[in-house]
Amino acid sequence: MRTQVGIVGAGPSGLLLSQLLHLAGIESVVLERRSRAYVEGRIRAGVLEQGTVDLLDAAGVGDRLHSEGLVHGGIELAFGGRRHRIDFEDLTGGKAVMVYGQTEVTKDLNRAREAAGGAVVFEAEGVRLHDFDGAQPRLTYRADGAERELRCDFIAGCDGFHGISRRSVPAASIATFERVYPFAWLGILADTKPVSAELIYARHERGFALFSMRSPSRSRLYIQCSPDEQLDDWPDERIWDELRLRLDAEAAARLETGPSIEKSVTPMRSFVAEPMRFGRLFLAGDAAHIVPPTGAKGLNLAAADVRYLSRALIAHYKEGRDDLLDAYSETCLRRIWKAQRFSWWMTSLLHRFPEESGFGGRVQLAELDYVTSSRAAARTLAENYVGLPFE
Ligand code: RFL
Ligand code: PHB
Repeated sequence: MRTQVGIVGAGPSGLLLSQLLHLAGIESVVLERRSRAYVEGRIRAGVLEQGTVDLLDAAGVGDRLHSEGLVHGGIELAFGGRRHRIDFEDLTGGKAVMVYGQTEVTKDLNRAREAAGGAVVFEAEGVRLHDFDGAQPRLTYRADGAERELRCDFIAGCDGFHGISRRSVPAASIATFERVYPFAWLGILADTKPVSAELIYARHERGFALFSMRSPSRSRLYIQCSPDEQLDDWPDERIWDELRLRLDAEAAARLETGPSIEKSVTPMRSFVAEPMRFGRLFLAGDAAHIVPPTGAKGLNLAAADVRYLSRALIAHYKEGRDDLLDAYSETCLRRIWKAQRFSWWMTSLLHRFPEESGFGGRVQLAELDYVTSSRAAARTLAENYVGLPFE
């Protein structure tokens, strides 16, 4: 089989890239290791920047997003027993974010690819990348019990942090930068009414807690836990009890409990691989970088990479220009490092660091006090949270 762009991974990055290329008349084939049901069932991100919403609109998958998504004009920071609102609309000249689950984004994209007759091979086993340092890269894999080969002009490695694409690059050609945090997030999804109209990021002596939502009747909450926490030790009731202790009194009083639909433990890591281009292989999304989820940046960064990569590939095929492909890595990395800085900062501001003495905790409280009392500091948070402008 032959195509123009071979895409590894049918997460948001791979599907969105394939859809944007299709709209520009460029062919692609997506190879995904898992089944469609598995990919659509993964519970992950919930917050979309305006730039991500605009890109999904451009991809023709914005309808359900606009009818079901919730526009949020701010977030709340809870500490010292009180809640303080960061008003994005006021601080950024009218910007907001959209609360809409990544699972829904993935479903919308899968449907659009299907309607357009797009080739997405689910349950593609043993994907291998070949010859991307030359002019004719290839992907090999097994599907329906047979060995297959996909020849292409370019490979897009959209296969997430544990994927094969980044690992296919010779170690001497890639540099990685990493920070692993001494804690994780335990998440619970339940059909309970949100305790507040906006997200609450809570700093507490017992550890961080986050109240988020997916719809007016579905809540998503997280508590900081240890990286080796066993889910079996956390029956639903224990999670609700812990949330009640960590959220502010008003939210705790309104907390509705109910059976969990999903529970998971997510380790926290900051990671960047440089560069993001190796000959005819381009990495995008979590394949190239991971942020701790505190800043809600992971999915948005993945969308930003895809925006730059789709434009660069379209310029190559339609205008015969390669300057955008040549600039891809550098352009993406400038945005990525700013999002890394913001995600690290939000994480440092709000979590309990087990090895910290009392000093670190006092500095956090001073910084939270500053962020919620200085317009300059609040603007910095708001500007980053809603998403920095594109180059
Ligand atoms: P994905 O979603 O990991 O998709 C990669 C796909 O590649 C497949 N794959 C392979 N396919 C073929 N061959 C192989 N060898 C393969 N290896 C892997 C995988 O099965 C998968 O389908 O990467 P992508 O597309 O780059 O998307 C990135 C986002 O998923 C991620 O950044 C976000 O979920 C991060 N994130 C958040 N981001 C936000 O912007 N806002 C948020 O509010 C937010 N909250 C979160 C998050 C991530 C979380 N977890 C679970 C890590 C909250 C959590 C708890
Ligand atoms: C979520 O709703 O899953 C969510 C929201 C905000 C974050 C992280 C996760 O910072």
